[in-house]
Amino acid sequence: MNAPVLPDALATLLGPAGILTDPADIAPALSDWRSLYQGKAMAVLRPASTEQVAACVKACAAAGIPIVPQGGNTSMVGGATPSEDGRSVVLSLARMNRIRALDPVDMTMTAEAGVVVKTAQDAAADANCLFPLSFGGEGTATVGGVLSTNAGGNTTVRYGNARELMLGLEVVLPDGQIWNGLRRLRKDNTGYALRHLFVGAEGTLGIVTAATLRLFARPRANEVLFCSVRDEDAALNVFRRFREADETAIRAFEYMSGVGVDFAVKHIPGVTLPVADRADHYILVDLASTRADADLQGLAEQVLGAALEEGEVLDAVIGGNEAKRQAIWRIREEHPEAQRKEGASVKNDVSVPVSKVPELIRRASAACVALIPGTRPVPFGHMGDGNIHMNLEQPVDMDGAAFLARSHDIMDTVNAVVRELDGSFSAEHGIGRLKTDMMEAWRGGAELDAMQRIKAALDPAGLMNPGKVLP
Ligand code: 2HG
Ligand code: ZN
Repeated sequence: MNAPVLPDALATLLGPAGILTDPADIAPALSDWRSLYQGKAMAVLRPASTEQVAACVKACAAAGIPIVPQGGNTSMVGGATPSEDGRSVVLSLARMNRIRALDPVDMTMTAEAGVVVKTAQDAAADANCLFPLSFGGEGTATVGGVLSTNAGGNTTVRYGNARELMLGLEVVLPDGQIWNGLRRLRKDNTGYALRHLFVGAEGTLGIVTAATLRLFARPRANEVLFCSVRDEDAALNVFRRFREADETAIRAFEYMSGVGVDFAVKHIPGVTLPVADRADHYILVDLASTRADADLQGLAEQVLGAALEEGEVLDAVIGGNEAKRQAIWRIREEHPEAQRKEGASVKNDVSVPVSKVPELIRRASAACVALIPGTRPVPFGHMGDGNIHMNLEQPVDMDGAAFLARSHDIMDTVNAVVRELDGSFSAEHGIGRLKTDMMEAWRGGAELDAMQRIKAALDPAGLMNPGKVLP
């Protein structure tokens, strides 16, 4: 097969700032954050408007060039990395970074795909509102990326995933048509909810160029607690206690293992253990209220008092001020970086019904240690919504590469437990390239068949982010 040729029209259309071909300039777009993949591409296209995206898509479609859309390039599953054959282009949305509108009465924001999540949060805060999506990569990840992957993060328990924060989309379809679906209605029952098809599609059905996002009232009171707890069941029971006391106050409920917290303290400058004694299990509880006079400290003391008495909570610290709240959050947010510094690790972004989280952690940890003696389980994450990062760190005395060579065995071992607990093999990071070969086993039959027919109908030439999501 002849290699496709980059159409001259693209250089004319995009100008020098809009097309990169120098190997040094395009290098950052060719690998992923975790360095799992190293791709090649003819060019990085950097359109500055929806019309330019559409023109790029049309020109590439005519030339038979596959397109890999890319936002902040923070995918954990290689979702934005081009293949190794060098036949595709990366289409970066970075220059589409305008907030087109923000309405504090409708509580909506219309943002272009390249707007960084943190920028969207800040713009909402300036208008006295909240854009609640929040996670470690928020300073780099973009609106188009988080919608295309249906990102979750820390606040799903209260506000939902990216999907639930989206009212409308603007999408360039694989044939270059622009679909303007930027409606900002809470009620809009008009046939198939097309917008939801593109959320989680990871750019395989078209390119999200802008979105209308939901905003919320800004919390005026906030408190963050860090507790050591007896075991996984105790952690879950403290979650239930808070839910019963005041469900609306829970903004995040995170679990951390003793090993993960040890790594954060060991590797991240400035991170210290807030409680007196080391434990095997910890939780972080973020409480927030839109009422300035909400007594969150009182709520925390009431719940913790009962949990301490029952021996569920061993020790607890209540943040008390913004600096301490941030210091507590850092212990949790630095988990991925601390794990990276400790050595080779295998990630398992999985979910189970919330009631089964303790069983997941225990059974998957034991199964992985039985598989590779000495492997160190580092489960952490979003206990309140059932999404645990069931990660494994290499044994101390094992070569990192040898450990990574067992990645698929480890993932299969964790997934076998997840399946028995009615969970999902991908909770919030998506499928990307890493998990396409799991789709048949988990979604095969009518579900995968329908997905493949939708893909074939919208993108018959298969040029939109090929090799991602579908096997
Ligand atoms: C988080 O919750 C991210 O910090 C990353 O989803 C999880 O590194 C991971 O496995
Ligand atoms: Zn996460």
